[in-house]
Amino acid sequence: MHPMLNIATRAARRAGTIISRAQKRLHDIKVDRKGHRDYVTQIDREAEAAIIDTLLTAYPGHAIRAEESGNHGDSDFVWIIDPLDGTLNFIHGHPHFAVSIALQIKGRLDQAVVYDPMRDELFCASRGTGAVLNGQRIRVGNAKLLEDGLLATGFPVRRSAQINDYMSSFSDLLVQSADIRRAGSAALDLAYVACGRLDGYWEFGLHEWDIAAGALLVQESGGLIGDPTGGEKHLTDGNVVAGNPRIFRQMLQVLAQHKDSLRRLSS
Ligand code: 2AM
Ligand code: CA
Repeated sequence: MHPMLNIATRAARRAGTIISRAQKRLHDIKVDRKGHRDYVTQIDREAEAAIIDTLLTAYPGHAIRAEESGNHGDSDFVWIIDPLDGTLNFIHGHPHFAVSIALQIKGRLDQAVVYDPMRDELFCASRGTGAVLNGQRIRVGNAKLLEDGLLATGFPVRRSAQINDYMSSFSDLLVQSADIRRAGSAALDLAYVACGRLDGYWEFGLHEWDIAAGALLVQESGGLIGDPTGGEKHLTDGNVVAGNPRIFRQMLQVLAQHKDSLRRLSS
């Protein structure tokens, strides 16, 4: 294992222990509101502090971009951290959330970890060497037709004024695919595309830390990821489509029929 991936794995497991212990005493957890439909708990912050401590102890000169504590340091090596992706699930004791850690080197994704502490599932990828789940090589699914594809999405709950702009492409994809899931963790949705539990996934209005690790998992397991217009601005714009190559292309074709509403949704 790449030494930096090894450190990232240690950091993710440390955060996972904090999160899974806290699931057992949810009534004690204080929830703060960061914004409209945007929540944070002391567990998000504790998990993030543990991750940053592990990473910076090993690599003091590296930079950090983290959901709760923001940016620090200036380096070609940047760790992009979501300590608890799926916070709303976590708050409800709905056991589907993950730790997401990615390393970018000179702006290019290089290492990735997504860790599901409830199922003890560790998804890892290193640029150029593939992706694994608990040490076993993973590949994207082999569904060829959209009608056989199991898709996932996230609803743009913070953009409720534009919900109709989302629903038009949602209903087309619902009618044209096998079915759609909405599980509430972008990092796990991407990890599930990487290992074939899902054939495709799309969502709007995410942040870089939701997507970065999952994006490398998808690419290293033979999948494709991009933005809904077929470009590669998903990390910066937060609008994402991913899937096995055939399903990815068919999803883009459906989304292309909704250009105007997607442009409003993406703005
Ligand atoms: P979070 O749990 O780390 O906040 C679910 O649709 C996805 O949306 C999750 O990955 C969730 O990440 C993310 N999400 C939640 N609140 C968000 C916000 N205010 N802006 C962008 N993404 C958000
Ligand atoms: Ca997140």
